Amino acid sequence: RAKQGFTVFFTGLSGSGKSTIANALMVKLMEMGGRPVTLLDGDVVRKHLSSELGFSKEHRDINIQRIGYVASEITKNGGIAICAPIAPYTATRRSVREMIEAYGAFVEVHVATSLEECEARDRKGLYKLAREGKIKEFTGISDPYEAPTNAELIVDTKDVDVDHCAHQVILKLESLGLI
Ligand code: GGZ
Repeated sequence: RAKQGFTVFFTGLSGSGKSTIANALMVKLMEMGGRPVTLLDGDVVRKHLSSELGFSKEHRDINIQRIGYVASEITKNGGIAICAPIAPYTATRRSVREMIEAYGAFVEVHVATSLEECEARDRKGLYKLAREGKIKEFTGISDPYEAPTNAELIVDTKDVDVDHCAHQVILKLESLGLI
């Protein structure tokens, strides 16, 4: 029998390493062959699916519900969806989990790289702008991030490189019998 579809849902602060780990995971899963793999990255989704949305709680929730819906369709059809938004609200993540678990597995991965570390890196200069008040409602600075308490896996990119974090996800998927 063909294996069920599933969604790997990364959540974490801006600059925590979600996109980079998600990309490395996608490459590993594609190399294994079998099921199609679709990456729904935060930036790309906001460009193509949620271009009219801002960063209020309401708009973030709509954005996450859209990602969840697309991931649930992929999961329903036996594919692999990898999502990598900030997804700062516990209740919204729970609702996406329920939507996807109707069709397959939902594997939540908390990229728990600390605010201190993300801000010290400040790869895109957004934390500086947020501190200066030039970006409003910035997650971790002037907007909330509700850390998950029920994630299937927690990774941190402070001391562990991206490839190893992606490997930890692979091991988790194997232990869950999904790959
Ligand atoms: C958080 C913001 C904001 C505000 C712009 N707060 O590091 P990035 O740049 O590439 O990733 C962040 C991205 C977050 O979009 P998401 O769709 O993942 O957010 S959510 O899940 O909450 O809907 C950041 C950029 O957009 N960005 N303004 N105010 N991140």
